[in-house]
Amino acid sequence: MRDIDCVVIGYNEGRFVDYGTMSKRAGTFSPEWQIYRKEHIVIDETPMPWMDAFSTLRNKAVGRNDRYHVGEVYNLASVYLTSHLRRHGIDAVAISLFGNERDRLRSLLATRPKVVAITSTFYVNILPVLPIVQFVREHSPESHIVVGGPLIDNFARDGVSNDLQDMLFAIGADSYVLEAQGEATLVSLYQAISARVSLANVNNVIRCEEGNWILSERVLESNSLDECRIRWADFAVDHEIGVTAQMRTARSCAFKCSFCDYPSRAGALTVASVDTVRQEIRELAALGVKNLVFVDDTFNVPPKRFKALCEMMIEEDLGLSWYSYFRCSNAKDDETFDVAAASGCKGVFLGIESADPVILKNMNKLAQDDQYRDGIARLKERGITTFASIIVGFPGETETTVNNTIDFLNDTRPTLWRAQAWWGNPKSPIYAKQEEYGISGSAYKWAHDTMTSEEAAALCDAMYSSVVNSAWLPLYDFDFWSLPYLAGKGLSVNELVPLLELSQEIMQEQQVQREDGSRLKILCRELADAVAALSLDSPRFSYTEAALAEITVASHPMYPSPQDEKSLGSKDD
Ligand code: B12
Ligand code: SF4
Repeated sequence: MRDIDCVVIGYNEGRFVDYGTMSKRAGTFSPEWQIYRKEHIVIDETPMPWMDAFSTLRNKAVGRNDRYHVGEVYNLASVYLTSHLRRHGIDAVAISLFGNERDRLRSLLATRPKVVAITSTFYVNILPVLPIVQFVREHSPESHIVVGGPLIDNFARDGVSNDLQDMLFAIGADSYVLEAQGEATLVSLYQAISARVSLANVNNVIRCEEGNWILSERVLESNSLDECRIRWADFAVDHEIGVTAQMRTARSCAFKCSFCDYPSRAGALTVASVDTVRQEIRELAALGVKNLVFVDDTFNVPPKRFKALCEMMIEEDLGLSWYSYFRCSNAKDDETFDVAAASGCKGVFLGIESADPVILKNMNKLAQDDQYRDGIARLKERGITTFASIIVGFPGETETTVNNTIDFLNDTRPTLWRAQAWWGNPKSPIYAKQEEYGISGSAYKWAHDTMTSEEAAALCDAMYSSVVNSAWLPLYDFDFWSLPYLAGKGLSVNELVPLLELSQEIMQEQQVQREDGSRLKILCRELADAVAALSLDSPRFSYTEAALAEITVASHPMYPSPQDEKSLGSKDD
């Protein structure tokens, strides 16, 4: 293998066991525990996230060791940064899923890359970063390890506090990038390391001097999405992009939902030109991509640009199917829905959040219940899969407002849905109205004038049984973004929905923990038979010993026995 200058590492899923333990520790009635209980299936006494349960059942039927995982869809941040480094003459390679690509990473590290960059898009704590740092240290001690992305941006936004000093030491990297974008900083950092000069003059970098983490000058990046576009053609060698790929055509968002701090972190809405998107999709199609995921937060806003993008895709006629977030309130005419369908739209993520007008107003959603009703109907008429994501317990929420959302879901029948307790983000705009709503606490431990986080968790559980015309979509390593991945493996939504409905019954039954487990056994058998009967393409990953040890621990310390469950005081007892 040639000498690599820089390796960029994408996603590390973390250990499901740890996730379960943390959820359990949060308490019996906590949102964490409620969420965990509704996103795992127990196979051979081991609780697994949905996709691992699916893979395990499939393997039993076909005698293979395959691992289906959404992380097979190339991690976008790693590709983005790699493409940018390559544009600057730096030979970089991207790793998508750390847990399943250790062997590939080991051979890349054997070439002693000068820099190893670790992304942190999906992390809300430092745990998933630790094994990566350890692995890199072990296999290439001389490489400079830099961690950047949302984890660092979230924790260090207000400066390098004492707590943060400890956290940075605990992670154990050589430097950190504090910048919402970071492409330009990473190039400058690489150049400084390569030239063996101090990082003191590289903007946006936290470096350690005499036992102290120090931030260099902060200069916000404003990279053009056209100039920084991914040159997918460069990924024909060294990377297996596969048949499903993600793309970003815009940065940030033009809205200000009061539960979200993303626009304040990401700056003004910036979009790529239609021609840039055209170029990217041509290159992706040439690599064999069939399913595209646009990760933009508001892909159909502004509406004129959305129509232009759809028309471009119709013109290109590359046979691509695509999936994205979609705002019904900004899709007012039939033409929008027609061009979306004609250009290959197969599924949309609808951030409905609530169907109650008061809650929508409190959320500053700028959307009305009738716009959602109308939008879902028009999408369904055109055969587009709809996924409704719901937040329960936002300030102002009561049992009555939740019931309005339940009625809405039962009336509109989106293909898939999921409800989760509100996650109180103290940096989001609603916290400026803390007194008005009587908000105390944050994250998944909060109370306000009309609800507590525990009541919200209980209502989510209740919704699980009362929403009857739509299938529950698990979150952990799954989410809406698994639909295009599974479609790429030959699993259509029509085949997936009955599997999810069965899984929903299984999760419900697991939670009840009856003395006589016969119904659970029957349901599990049905699921196993249904998974065995599918005709599927094989995934890129298989269960390595290391991956197995982390994911499918035989006697899971986390999963409570029926006795445990009683002592936990399950509400379903
Ligand atoms: C696709 C997606 C997923 C998919 C990923 C599938 C896949 N194959 O990659 C899956 C389903 C796995 C997923 C899961 C989760 N996700 Co998600 N996901 C997204 C989504 C839609 C796109 C992410 C993306 O690729 N962005 C585009 C890339 C290019 O941007 P980026 O990652 O920020 O990277 C840029 C910079 O940050 C920077 N950068 C990043 N890392 C580094 C490192 C260095 C060194 C440098 C210099 C720069 C740098 O460079 C990039 C270019 O500018 C985002 C929402 C969104 N629209 O962004 C949510 C999002 C990232 N997810 C989020 C969350 C919370 C989760 C979950 C934790 C869900 C949950 N609530 O439990 C889980 C993860 C845990 C789990 N086990 O499931 C949050 C992140 C919150 C945070 N970190 O502050 C987001 C923002 C959604 C939201 N608004 O809540 N997700
Ligand atoms: S939740 Fe609202 S503010 Fe946040 S990214 Fe989505 S549309 Fe924008």
